[in-house]
Amino acid sequence: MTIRTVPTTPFPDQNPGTSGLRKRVSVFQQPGYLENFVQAVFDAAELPRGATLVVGGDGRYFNRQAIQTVLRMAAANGVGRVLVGRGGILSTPAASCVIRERKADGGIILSASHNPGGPNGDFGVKYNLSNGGPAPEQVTSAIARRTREISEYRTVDAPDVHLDRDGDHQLGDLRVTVVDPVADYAELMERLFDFDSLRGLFANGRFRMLFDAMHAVTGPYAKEILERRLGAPGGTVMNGQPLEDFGGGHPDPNLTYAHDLVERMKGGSAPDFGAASDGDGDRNMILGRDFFVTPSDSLAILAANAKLARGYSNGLAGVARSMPTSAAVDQVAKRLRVGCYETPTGWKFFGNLLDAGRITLCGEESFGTGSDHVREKDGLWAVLFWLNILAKRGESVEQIVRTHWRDFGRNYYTRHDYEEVPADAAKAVMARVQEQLASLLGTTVAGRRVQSADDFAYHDAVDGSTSEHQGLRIIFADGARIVYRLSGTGTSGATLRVYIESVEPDASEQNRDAQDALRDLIAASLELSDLRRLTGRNAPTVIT
Ligand code: VG1
Ligand code: CO
Repeated sequence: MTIRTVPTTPFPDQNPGTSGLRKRVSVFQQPGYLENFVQAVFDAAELPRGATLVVGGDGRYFNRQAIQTVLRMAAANGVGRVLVGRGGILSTPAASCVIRERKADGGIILSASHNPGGPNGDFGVKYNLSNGGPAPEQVTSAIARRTREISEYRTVDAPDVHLDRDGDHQLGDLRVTVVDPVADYAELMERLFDFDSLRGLFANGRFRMLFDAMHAVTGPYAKEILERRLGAPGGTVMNGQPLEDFGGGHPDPNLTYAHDLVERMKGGSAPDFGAASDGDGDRNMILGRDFFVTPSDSLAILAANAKLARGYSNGLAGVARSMPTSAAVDQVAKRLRVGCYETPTGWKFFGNLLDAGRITLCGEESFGTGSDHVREKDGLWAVLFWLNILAKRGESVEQIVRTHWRDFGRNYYTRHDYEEVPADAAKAVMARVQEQLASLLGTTVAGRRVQSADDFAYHDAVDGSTSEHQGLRIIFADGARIVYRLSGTGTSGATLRVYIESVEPDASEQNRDAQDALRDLIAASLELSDLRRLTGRNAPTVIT
């Protein structure tokens, strides 16, 4: 099979963001666009000759076509073997799992995660290393640099590989093995959690749950694990059929976009437990009957109850959270006397801490929770962890959360997103906050004293690298915080995120609605940033 070298010219906008390169499908469909980026990955990755890669995606529109392109280019770039999920499907955590279990040299995951899909939606490409985790900044910067100087890419002329048939296919010197996308992952889950006690939970018929796969990648995983292996009744998994356009919805498990599930979790006859995952299966939303668990609280509760799960029965080495995530888990770490790290937003920053054995659990306020079992956040894992805790404690979700607040204090928390704001307006808001940081120190805002105000920079304790400009934060003496950040995953205009938190140690004050409890701080965040005037927006697009 002859290798073809195709001349090309750079595209100026191929910078990976918080999690891979994300663009509109129409952008990826331009001749050479995907090819340039994939070639830049191969050029920057410095893989050994004959390397093994894992390839799969979340099943969105353009997934199958992109996989064929990646396979041809892998064949032309000296890759020896590619493991690809059947039908081109691999959830992000399952891809991470397969990379680790099969000792691959890395992986390419095709996904724009929680962004909408379909011909008018988004597509994305992520590159992961041999630890199974997202490429760190040094590697993504090298890829971005390469995209700006690329002049040719390599491919082979070959028919499409049959992705729906398990087993080996030859593409020149490249062996492509189509694997079951669920098997390795489901086995890993069986090792971490006590499936017998989970089966018991469903067997008595009194416990009911709903899992919303949002027509995205977790459908097949949830059906296999929850309905087949754990015996939950058929219909437990809703929207379980992956669709190329996710049924027209945002595959983003939050109170706005997982609306149907939220409705079904209301009222006395609602199920005991509800959960949802996103486009590529790495996010999770946890609900009780009439009760929403914030992702920040969920992380803290998993940490406090970790010993109830088989895979974590020896306790935790440490924990980490992204900077905007509430400090609820910090309280647990203090009690457990384990290390607690604060990283920039994006899973890639947890990789070194996990690899070095400094942390066992980590999470983000954006519905991401995970552990050292893989190197990505993992939606279904979090759901199984919660089920495990519910089975062992025999209490409701709400009881568990309220008891946790009583023991550790409650961190009232909310995130207000302003989506598709003109880039200039979003920058102006950030600049407005930035210019006040120094003078805010020691002043009183919303009745609280400002203890520190800065532009968050992270120093990686493992490799010594520094990442700057990771969000503007105003921290109050009583533990409250306001954080401003620009999203790095959007594909149109800018998304401005405002994160607001306060700490309530007094149990009698822990029953308020978060928007209500945070009213003063929310008002202060708008005033400080002059957000309404600068963006022309009167309300956030999404509140969580
Ligand atoms: C968002 C979240 C971040 C998460 C990232 C990828 O990034 O805030 O916490 O790691 O999405 O998640 P940003 O830059 O838009 O705030 V996923 O599930 O979309 O891969
Ligand atoms: Co995701």
